[in-house]
Amino acid sequence: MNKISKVFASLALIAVLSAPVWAATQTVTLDVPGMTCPTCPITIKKALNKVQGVSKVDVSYEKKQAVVTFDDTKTDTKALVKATTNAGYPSQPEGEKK
Ligand SMILES: [Cu+2]
Repeated sequence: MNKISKVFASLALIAVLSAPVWAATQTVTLDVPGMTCPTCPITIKKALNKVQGVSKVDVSYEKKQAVVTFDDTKTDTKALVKATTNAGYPSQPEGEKK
């Protein structure tokens, strides 16, 4: 291997090794059974958007679900559940037993 290809090889290796650090966006669906009217999603969305690391929130009243996109180096599902619970809407990750 010549000098230039060695440099490229090490750059490629750095890119591979550092990828998980910045590619840490996760999406979780939370079941929020406590929604009782069409304005509930607004409250839930506000509460979730306040959580640091959250980049996108979609709350569906029809489905009684919140779909949250977040940076998993800054927050986690537990913190999201806590945020909706503190706002008056206990939630749980989709499909999980109570
Ligand atoms: Cu409501």
